[in-house]
Amino acid sequence: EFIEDTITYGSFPPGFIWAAATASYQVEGAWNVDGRTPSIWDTFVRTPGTIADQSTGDDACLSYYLYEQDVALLKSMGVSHYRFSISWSRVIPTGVGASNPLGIQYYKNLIAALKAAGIKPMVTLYHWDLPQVLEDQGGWQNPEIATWFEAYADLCFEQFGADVEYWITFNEPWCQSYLGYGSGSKAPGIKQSGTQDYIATHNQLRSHAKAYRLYELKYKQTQKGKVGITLNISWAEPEDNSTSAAAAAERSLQFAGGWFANPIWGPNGDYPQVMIDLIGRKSTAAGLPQSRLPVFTEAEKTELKGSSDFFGLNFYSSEIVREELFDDTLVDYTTDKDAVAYQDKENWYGTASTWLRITPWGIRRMLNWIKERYNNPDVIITENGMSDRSGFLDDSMRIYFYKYYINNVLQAVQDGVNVIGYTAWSLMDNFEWERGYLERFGMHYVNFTDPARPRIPKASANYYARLIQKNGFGPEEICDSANVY
Ligand code: PNW
Repeated sequence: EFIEDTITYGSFPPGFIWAAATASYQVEGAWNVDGRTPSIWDTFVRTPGTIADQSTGDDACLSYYLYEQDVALLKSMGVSHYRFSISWSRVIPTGVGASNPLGIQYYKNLIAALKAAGIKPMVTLYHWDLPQVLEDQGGWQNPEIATWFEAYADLCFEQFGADVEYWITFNEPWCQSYLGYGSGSKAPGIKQSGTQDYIATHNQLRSHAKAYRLYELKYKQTQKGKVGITLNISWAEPEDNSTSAAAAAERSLQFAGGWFANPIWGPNGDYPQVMIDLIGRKSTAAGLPQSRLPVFTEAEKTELKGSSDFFGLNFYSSEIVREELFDDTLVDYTTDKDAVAYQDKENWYGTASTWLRITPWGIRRMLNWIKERYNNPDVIITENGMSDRSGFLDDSMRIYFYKYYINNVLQAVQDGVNVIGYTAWSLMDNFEWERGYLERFGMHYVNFTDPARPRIPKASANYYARLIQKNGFGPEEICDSANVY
């Protein structure tokens, strides 16, 4: 379906957050240095057949050593915030128990360097790198993990909280649950969709709520920060104007986003009714004694409801959805929703990532969906960006991407959506999970064969810097890239 990319003029609200993001395993390197123990990603990258180019994040961008360079790049872009994540196994090498002063010192140094540059930290507690020692005890399958996570969060709030304005408990729990325990394309590589992915989400949500309530009780009054969660949702566009396609698209959004958002922003602290109904019915059909979708206690629902000060959204792409009624006895998250999704390869430009096609209009529709379903919460776009293979410094396609996506964010603001911030993924090229170094998302080029890992700005970094400076779009925003080189 062809949907035109349009540009509107206007400014973002004063004080709008402009950020760039990375994640610990994707940039830090130093995987076995200063007491850090392996995470599930260190194990996964050493499992044959998992990573497209057989690479690892052992060194990645070497940000453990070169963080001052990263801060300099951020400063030259003029961002207000830097979104990075903490490696759990660096700060608590045994997962639960004693903290590691050297690991803690790294993040203190990074935060101090940011402060000196006038940049505020936006910190993710969990960006997929669970200590392996905890996975050995069941990881996100073990309900005990909520107390382990709470203790880890407590340490981070205590050690870093004085300087952190925004905390994100979980980055994309959908990816951890479905890709980690369902399809198995990400660590820990378990393929038990329809059961383990639901349990992984259940325990991440329980963990999130505990961390949120802990902060509320113990730190909020003094540290005055905000705690939220980041969800990744692709926009689901109905295939045609049939009622079945509209319902299928909505189910798709509920299974991807509502799965996490409804317990937090919904009316009753629980999963979306459509998931409870469908998975319950299919579990019965398969002869199971109870639903494959776990059940929250009343106390857990109370703890979950309202447990986020902002809605973190990672947005990349869109899909076209239609109804497809699958056999009720199948055990699989992807068939539970009775819908199928695909992308329009004729009309939507591709990127180096198969799942990512350029749909700027999708972010505006996605933001309006969040506004309507969840009573217009504050939204921070915590990731948005695109990949290429070349790493060319003249990355005009990436400029196109940012220009039109960010302009659609502006259009959503004009629609009345409470978007309070925007974050580009990524500050620099980095270890792109199971795709290794084949897909580059950076606004800065990183040469991974040079031991010094030099970072070089791409044209998109200059474009983003100029956009931040203007805090919006004006008539000078012509369709011509000459003004950015
Ligand atoms: C996000 N999908 O992952 C992650 O938060 C980043 O660490 C990652 O580097 C970035 O996006 C680019 O991949 C996603 O299949 C992975 O829709 C997969 C999807 C979305 C986001």
